[in-house]
Amino acid sequence: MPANLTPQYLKAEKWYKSATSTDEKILALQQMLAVLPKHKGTDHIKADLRKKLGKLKDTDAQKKGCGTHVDIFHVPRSGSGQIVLLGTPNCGKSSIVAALTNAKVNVADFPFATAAPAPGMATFEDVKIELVDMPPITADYSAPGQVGTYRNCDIIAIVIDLSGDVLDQIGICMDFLESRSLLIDSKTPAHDSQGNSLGKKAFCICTKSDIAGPGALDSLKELVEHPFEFVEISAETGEGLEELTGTFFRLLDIIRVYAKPPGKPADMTDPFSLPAGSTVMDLAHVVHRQLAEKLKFARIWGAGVHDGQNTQRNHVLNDKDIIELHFGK
Ligand SMILES: Nc1nc2c(ncn2[C@@H]2O[C@H](COP(=O)(O)OP(=O)(O)OP(=O)(O)O)[C@@H](O)[C@H]2O)c(=O)[nH]1
Ligand SMILES: [Mg+2]
Repeated sequence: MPANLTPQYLKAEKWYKSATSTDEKILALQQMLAVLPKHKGTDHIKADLRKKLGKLKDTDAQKKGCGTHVDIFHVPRSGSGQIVLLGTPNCGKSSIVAALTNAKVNVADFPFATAAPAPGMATFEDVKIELVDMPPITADYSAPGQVGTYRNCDIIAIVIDLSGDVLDQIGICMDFLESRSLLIDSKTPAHDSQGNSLGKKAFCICTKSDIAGPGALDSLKELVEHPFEFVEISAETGEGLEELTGTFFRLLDIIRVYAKPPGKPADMTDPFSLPAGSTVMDLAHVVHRQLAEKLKFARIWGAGVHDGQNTQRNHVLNDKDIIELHFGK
């Protein structure tokens, strides 16, 4: 009986073949099993995939149990969210990180100038957002383990050089993301073994606007089927950089909240950041995990409330609210 494999299965198989780390191979095999058509003709494929998966899980457990393995592509998170750049050689990734952060990055007029991830801290108003410079990818090369940085971030920013071949660049980036289930895709959602979605939010930074070819941005928008946002910038002139940090903040979907100690003014320089939709109780957990359950009441200053009014534990917070938390003994 023929196996009649679907495009989703073939996509997952491509991901498996390109995977270089054990973690990534495991994710790809799990996805192949999840989308494998279920009938007699695929029984032998299923058995084979399960066998490979079992072996990989064993070696993974052995590896994790012994020695120290340093993964340069693991970038610990800091700030209110992590945004990782993706793009082809020389497209302008490092220049964006240099323009928005104090990180020492290597900007150069030759390809492959960046060899390892380099994080820097960008700011939107009083919010710190981590921006990670990355080595480039090409149609047939990405550094072993590079996918891991994208797997762990909050948002992937695809960088397109508007003075170059936009068709070629977007093709390479989309292929990299799609073949590893790295894009939010409502048609074929891929999940890890804990049920977490593998898809990430992504958007396009269209750079080098100062030397862009005529109509480059419009042709890029026409080429892309995915509902990305596009932000046009120039790292050279600074055009669009303010809008770009605003886009980081908006896409992270977070709010900032200022905590006020009872009887004292709020510290307006260092907000807590929480996912949009968080409540007073969520804030209490972030401020003081041990005391959170002893929260007696809270007072709030902000949009749509009277200054200093008492509020419930399940009150949903707004961006820029000021909260005074009162804990019992
Ligand atoms: N005119 C102009 N040139 C830019 C702009 N951004 C970057 N460049 C130039 O483009 C070249 C490559 O910039 P990088 O930021 O090093 O590019 P990259 O994507 O980090 O390159 P790799 O690390 O090799 O992947 C440098 O010569 C930059 O000066 C821009 O907005 N306008
Ligand atoms: Mg670079």
